[in-house]
Amino acid sequence: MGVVNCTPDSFSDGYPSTALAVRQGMTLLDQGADLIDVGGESTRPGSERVSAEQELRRVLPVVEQLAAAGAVVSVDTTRAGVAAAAIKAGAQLVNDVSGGLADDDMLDLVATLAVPYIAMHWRGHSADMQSRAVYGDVVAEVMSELTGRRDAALAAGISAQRLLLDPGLGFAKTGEHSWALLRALPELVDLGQPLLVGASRKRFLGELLGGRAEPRPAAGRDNATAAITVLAAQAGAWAVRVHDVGPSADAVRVVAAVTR
Ligand code: PMM
Repeated sequence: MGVVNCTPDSFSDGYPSTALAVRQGMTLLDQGADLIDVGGESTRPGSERVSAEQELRRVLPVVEQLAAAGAVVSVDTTRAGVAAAAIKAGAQLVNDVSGGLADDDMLDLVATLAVPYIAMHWRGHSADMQSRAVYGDVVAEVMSELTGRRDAALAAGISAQRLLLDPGLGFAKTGEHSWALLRALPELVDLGQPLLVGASRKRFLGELLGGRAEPRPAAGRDNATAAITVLAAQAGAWAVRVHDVGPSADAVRVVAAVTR
């Protein structure tokens, strides 16, 4: 899954014009992406929300043009209204970092539209999410909270065949928490739904490579991201969500060749 952020303030990239965002999506497809995730609201720790109107203005033309060019597009949004409009514009999946917690209408809408739905582990909006990075046993708690979102999605009528889960690396999680979840990838896969892993360029990789005081900048985290892709593929993840698709697409092929 290649990332196209139609935002001026994402932590590692951001394509503020429709033309630049569409071009980036096409580049990621050329690099081997199977689908493109289009988002219009930054979820960087500390970021403030944008209005639904702003989000729609950012994502709809990009979704429309990428879908018209033949791309499988997912829309990265926590808002049911944005999800509905994006599906109408040609998106085929909904990627909701809040797992249905941010908008009471989301699960019902997705059930009605009968599209695949990615439910991520989430504890609150980005402005103050790091204050919620408090766990006794992060793996057990994330698994139990994710299972709760799975059950809510199923109860709303989303079919199990269309439901995907994501541990939400970096969302209300310290670096230690994200590493613990990566160690537990096989258990997360064993939850039984296809698993998406989003580690790309995240701060915990920067801290590993540069130290906590001076994390290596986001642009220097792509090799480490590809290493995570190997681990995710080996554990049987469904997909990885990455900004630099080429190395991860190759890594997935390598793992497939070895494990076939
Ligand atoms: N991470 C970000 C945004 N959307 N969606 C899913 N499902 N999983 C993630 O880990 C995830 C996401 C934040 O990264 P970005 O700001 O670079 O897009």
